Amino acid sequence: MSLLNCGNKTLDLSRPAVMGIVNITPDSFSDGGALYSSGKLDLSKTLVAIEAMLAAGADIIDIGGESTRPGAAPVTRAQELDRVMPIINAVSSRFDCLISVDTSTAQVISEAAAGGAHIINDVRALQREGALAAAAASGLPVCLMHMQNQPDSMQHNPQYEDVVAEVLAFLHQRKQQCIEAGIAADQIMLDPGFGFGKTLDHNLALFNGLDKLAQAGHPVLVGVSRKSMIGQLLDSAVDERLMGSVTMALLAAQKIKAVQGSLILRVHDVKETVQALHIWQQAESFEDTE
Ligand code: YH5
Repeated sequence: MSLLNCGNKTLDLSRPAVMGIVNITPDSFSDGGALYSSGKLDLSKTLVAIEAMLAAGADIIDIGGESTRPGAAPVTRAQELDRVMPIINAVSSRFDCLISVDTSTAQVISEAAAGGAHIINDVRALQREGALAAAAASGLPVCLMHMQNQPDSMQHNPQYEDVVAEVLAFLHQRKQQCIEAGIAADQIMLDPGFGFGKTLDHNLALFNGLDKLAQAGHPVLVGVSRKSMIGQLLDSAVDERLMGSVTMALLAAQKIKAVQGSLILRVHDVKETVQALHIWQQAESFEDTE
């Protein structure tokens, strides 16, 4: 079992898949408004960035129009649709790639699915009103992520008794809700939600528990790229986190492989991540014939 059915496409998960982040919010922390020109989202700039990710080996393009950065202005449904749909339509007509939509909003899920998206990626694990029904109706695979509290308050003193057990229990409970709503078990991916209501120690405990999460039998999505856990470990600013991000991506791949799990890596730096995976795969499959 290493193929994920994504509507009219399939995703090969016999090796780690790379999901390239396309952040079309004007206020992203890691790549703040990079795709904007004079205050407006620049479609051609965005498509050039996506094309470069695909050329670098991205398997999936993740398109999101909501900033989950603490303190970010909440996005309205109309704004989110306005940001996301033109990009999904343009990508789906121009490129032959898998598209995931990073959203919690029922109407965005439905319209994105109708516009050619292949995966629903929700940091709120389909808990918003109508989201679960919209995802089930789309027939597409879903990624359920764990978050403690809401983006505006999640980093104010996050607390757990046992972070790994609590995150696993939450994901298990959301998975059951999805199955009850008619989503097939093999269409569900799980994500511990690095940085979403977690201290550095919580993030590291979850990282070490990735094998346990993978043992639930679902593909695991890992998003550590440029996040503050890497900044804290290296004492580095957001534009100095490339090596840390790639290193953690590779470590995650090794942990998941050790338990025969499937993995999707959500990253900003597609080219460098793909290169690291490539080196690892070739070094590992080398057979000494002497
Ligand atoms: C995720 O982990 N994350 S949006 C802060 C940063 C850098 C990056 C301080 N959507 C995830 O990428 N979806 C986001 O620097 C996600 N898993 C899934 N499934 C936050 C983000 C980021 C935040």
